[in-house]
Amino acid sequence: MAHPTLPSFLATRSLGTDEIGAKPTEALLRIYGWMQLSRTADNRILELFRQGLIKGTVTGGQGNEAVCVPLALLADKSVDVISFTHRDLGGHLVWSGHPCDHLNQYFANAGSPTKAREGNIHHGDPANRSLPMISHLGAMVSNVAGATDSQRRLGCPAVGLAFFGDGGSSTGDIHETLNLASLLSLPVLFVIQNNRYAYSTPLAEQFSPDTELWRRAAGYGIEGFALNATGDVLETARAFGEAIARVRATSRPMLIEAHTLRLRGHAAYDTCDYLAPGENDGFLSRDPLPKARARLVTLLGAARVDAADAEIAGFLEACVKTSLGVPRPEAAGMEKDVFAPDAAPLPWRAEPSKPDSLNLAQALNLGLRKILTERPESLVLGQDIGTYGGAFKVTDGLLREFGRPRVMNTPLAESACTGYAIGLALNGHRPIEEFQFADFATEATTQITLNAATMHFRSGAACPLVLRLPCGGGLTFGSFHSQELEAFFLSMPGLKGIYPSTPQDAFNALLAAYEDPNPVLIFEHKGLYRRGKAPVVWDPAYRSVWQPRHVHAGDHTTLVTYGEMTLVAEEAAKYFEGEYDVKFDVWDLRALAPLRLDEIRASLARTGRLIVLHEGRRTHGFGAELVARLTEENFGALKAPPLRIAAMDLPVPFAPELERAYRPTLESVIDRVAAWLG
Ligand SMILES: Cc1ncc(C[n+]2csc(CCOP(=O)(O)OP(=O)(O)O)c2C)c(N)n1
Ligand SMILES: [Mg+2]
Repeated sequence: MAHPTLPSFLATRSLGTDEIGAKPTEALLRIYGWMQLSRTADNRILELFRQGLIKGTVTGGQGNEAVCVPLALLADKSVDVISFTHRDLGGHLVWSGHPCDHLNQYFANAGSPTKAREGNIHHGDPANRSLPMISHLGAMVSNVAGATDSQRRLGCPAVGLAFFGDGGSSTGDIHETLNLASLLSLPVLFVIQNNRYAYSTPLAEQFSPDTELWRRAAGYGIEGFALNATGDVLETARAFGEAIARVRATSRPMLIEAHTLRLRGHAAYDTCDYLAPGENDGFLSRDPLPKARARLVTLLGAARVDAADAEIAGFLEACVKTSLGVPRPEAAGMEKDVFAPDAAPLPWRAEPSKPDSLNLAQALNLGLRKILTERPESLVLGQDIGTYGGAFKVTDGLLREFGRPRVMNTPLAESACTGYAIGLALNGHRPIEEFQFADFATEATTQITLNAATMHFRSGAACPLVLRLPCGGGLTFGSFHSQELEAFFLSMPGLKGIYPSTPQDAFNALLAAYEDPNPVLIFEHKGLYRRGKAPVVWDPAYRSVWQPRHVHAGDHTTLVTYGEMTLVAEEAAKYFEGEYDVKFDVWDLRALAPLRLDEIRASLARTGRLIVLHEGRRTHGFGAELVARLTEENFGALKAPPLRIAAMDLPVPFAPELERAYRPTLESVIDRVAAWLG
């Protein structure tokens, strides 16, 4: 069904600061019109929720329209970047799409911008730089920082608009991002929508008395101010317009604390019992919408404003009717959409053409240098990766060769830096992020597993990221510098993972991961970085790292492993061939997600015996999945129970003796296999 035509006074979705002064009546009618449409829609959505036609819950933006509507009107929507919150339906309506598209999102129907995979206001429009929302408060502001920086790197004088509430302002992501934006001098306008409550928690239980959030700007070396967004909306818009212009001109971030309102409690189910008697009446008396209306009546007359309201109400009803007619969503295609589809190989130069003898760290360095040389959209970021060359010297020399901002040291802010990388990726850049140790990637768990990983499924946008994770133990680094996190991360849908065990595979893995349109984790065992050298060369079959590598041929037992344990498995296979005359068919998985097990299944069908070996812990370890997948089809052909060799279910212990007992070693693998062979 065709979408209803917008009322003529809503035909324009932009507003110049100059128009506010020169044509205040027109400006006010436009702002009021969008605010009124937003209010009418929010109220109607609440009714539809109560009728059971909208599921989940709804968090209304009633009272907050004077923040999100003027800002969305004033932004340059051809270049700027924005992330809306759950109070910003008005902003969504202005920014892009037809109101029916946004209603479809609430109805979670087949026309929903998230294909009904997300509910209520958890959507965006990535093609128009409205970044798709996730629930986790604070997490999206770093995405705005990244996408805005991406725009600037591409030569667009963009501004980012990052919204968050008083509640969200307590999250670490907000602090990390404000600091990062100031450090990198990113043109981002941070807007705190202070409505005095986080769910039921009042300001007094969120902050020490007399806290004024905007004053925090000074601590980041940026400008900040407070603004009353419940008064004259033209004044509010003028102040916002000047702030946007200043951020655009100076390319410095700014923090605004907008005092705003939440007129309908936290969400549809909120009974607001925690409010003091009369408190809600106070909110209602400060509502900016009736004030804007009253002023418009004085300028245009009551009849004209009544007519505008009636037109908006009629238009919205027509939209509701249209959206109610859209079919329910189909479950087909969900699994396919977890990942962005494979892209054609990039036109890599066939270099280096002569093999060089390199260790794994040097092979990665060569790969990074190749990518930075040949791919202008690439950049490398991480802690100490600049002059120092990274904790393991993998990025040695890159800063000298490619300079900032393509090789960037980052502050200790894994979450914001990963969110920043996501923003860059959403806008066409391809960041490669080094975590100093894989262990510290837990600081970015939300960004990796819930934001980047789910991006394509819920928004259709590709998020091409390479996350490099120096992992593994055996080096006496203890619990916080030795983790194997592949099972932890890869249990979340939407992430790919490669764990190379040779220098050539590491080089190939970087290229294959880089050109993949999805977030790819590369697990780099620290113990392999300098474990001997091998020839590394341009390999036209570099994408074969997505398949397992056949390491050692045998007919007795199929042995599946990856990472450093590949080397252990090779040694063990030689030992058993020599001492027991038993030949193992050894496979190095290389890609842990997606798993390609066809050749290994065929091997198991031949041998009927399975050993799975990995360094990570046994319980919920990667081997559990491998054994399950490999045996559920070949169960009848098994000649012996599968053997699973893994680390003990312990935090990684420190002392060498303890760590040797904790994780598989050649000796312990031989003992376990010998006992299993009987
Ligand atoms: C990190 C995180 N913790 C908890 C929640 C659950 N939650 C959703 S909204 C909300 C209150 C948010 O308050 P505020 O940031 O002030 O925004 P407001 O709802 O007042 O607009 C909470 C606690 C969440 N979404 N994210
Ligand atoms: Mg709040």
